[in-house]
Amino acid sequence: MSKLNDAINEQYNYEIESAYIYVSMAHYVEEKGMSGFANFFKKQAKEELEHAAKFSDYLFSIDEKPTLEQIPQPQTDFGNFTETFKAAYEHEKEVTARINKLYDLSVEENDHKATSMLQWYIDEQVEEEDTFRTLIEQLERINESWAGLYLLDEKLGHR
Ligand code: OFO
Repeated sequence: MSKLNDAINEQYNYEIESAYIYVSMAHYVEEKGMSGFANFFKKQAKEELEHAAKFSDYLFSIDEKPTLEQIPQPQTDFGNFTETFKAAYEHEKEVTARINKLYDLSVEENDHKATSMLQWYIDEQVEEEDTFRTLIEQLERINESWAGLYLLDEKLGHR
């Protein structure tokens, strides 16, 4: 595999790791009785698996076989609810940085098909970060009050 395709394979694994982290966050909030928040994180985990599948589909389409790597055990305690969503936001920022690096590498290597494929992820990360930033803004206003938390939990149950 080329350096770029290796890096794409690494990101394929990181998207699966992202799903794993969000499932852990879902468990964490579910255990605290917030089924709407748990629903949100479970859906987020599903989206991550879709992101992963796009990378493996791409690798197969250029006749490269993706490789699965070992996934580290995710954190199991994320602090209060605001901190949990902040941890998710920080994770998304890390994903964005990795996607940007991949994009730059594809440009450096003049790999136009990879650049075109990665454009989708660049756009997707804008959405991902915006989702979490908006939720954190709401959570900061709620300031961990149960009335506000239950209203937001109800809303995220219908995501
Ligand atoms: Fe795959 O974007 Fe979130 O992590």
